[in-house]
Amino acid sequence: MTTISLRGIRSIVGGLAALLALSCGDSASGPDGGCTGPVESCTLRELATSAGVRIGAGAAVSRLVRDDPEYAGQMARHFNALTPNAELKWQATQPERHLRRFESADLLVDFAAQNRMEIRGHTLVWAHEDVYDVLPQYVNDVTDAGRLREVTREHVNAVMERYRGRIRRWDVVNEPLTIAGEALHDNVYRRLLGDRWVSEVFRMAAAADPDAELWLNENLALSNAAKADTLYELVAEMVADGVPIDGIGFQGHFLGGAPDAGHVETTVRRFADLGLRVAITEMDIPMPDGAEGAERQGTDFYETIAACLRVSACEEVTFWGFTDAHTWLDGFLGRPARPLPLDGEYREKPAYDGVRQALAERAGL
Ligand code: 9MR
Repeated sequence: MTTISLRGIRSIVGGLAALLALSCGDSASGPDGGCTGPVESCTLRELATSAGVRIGAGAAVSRLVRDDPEYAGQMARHFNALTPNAELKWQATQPERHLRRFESADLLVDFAAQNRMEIRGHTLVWAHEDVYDVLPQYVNDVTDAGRLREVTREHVNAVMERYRGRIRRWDVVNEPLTIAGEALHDNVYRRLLGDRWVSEVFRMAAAADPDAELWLNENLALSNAAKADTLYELVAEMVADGVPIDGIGFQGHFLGGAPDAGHVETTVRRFADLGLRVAITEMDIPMPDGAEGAERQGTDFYETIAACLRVSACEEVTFWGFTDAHTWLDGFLGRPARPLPLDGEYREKPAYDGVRQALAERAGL
């Protein structure tokens, strides 16, 4: 019987995706070039290349990349960056102490390399206990500070060392604040290590891979001014204390419609003025009902992204998904949300045109 190795399967998948990326393009340049034709004929990837920024497909699912050549090919055609959905989270990479699982994450990391896409390492520590099971039970069960530091250092070292040089930017801590954003979220880290726990984890990450960019990723700050203030206080204190932090990721799940563009630009500028890089890391806006819904969504995508990209420190926009065929919001809202730039059949929506226009402006086209 002929057998084929996992590595062999991965390289076939990557090769097919690259081939599809090349063959289904009637766009105005090769997959790694900038936009050379009329803006309307260029992909987001080409425009982002021209602008020198990253445009990312988030919530990338390894199973779909492996089994669905259209999903894989379209992702590589339209985007120059990806963020894994759950493959790099602690629960996935080490569900039990000393039980390490990297197959799914490896598949995405290899796919990104084969298609010359940047990858955002999402995420080293996400310590919510009440939303999803993202932190393994053995970590939630820890009752003393020394032990918590030990298991965290083990995890951070294992993951960052495995992908050193291949994943160059990490969401070190995800969502440290409460949903309303008035304070740090209550969790095992805050209880055992105190309010400086976020800084401690950043220092561990810097020790594990001194060359990696270290980011903090938080939700709702672009649509909630009070939360933006709390986040600013936390991060400004980290910067003042000399904590190794390079960037702030604003998630951008705009379930109630687009945020105020003025607030987006002011907030991005404020964090940039601390010397930080900035990204929108998980953007989606459900499509409003009615005949004008698609156009409204297009305008919302344009205004939000253009506001970020007007600040030079804003160097990435990643969506949480990229096609309406696969979005967490369908389950979360209990209805088809259609919150992404490509429709369920990979056709470009007005939302895609909105992103295109914002990227073209940043590129000076
Ligand atoms: O969309 C993701 C969902 O499929 C996973 O089950 C879940 C837990 O791993 O994470 C979701 O993604 C979240 C992201 O990692 C952080 N910000 C909020 C996202 C939506 O809940």
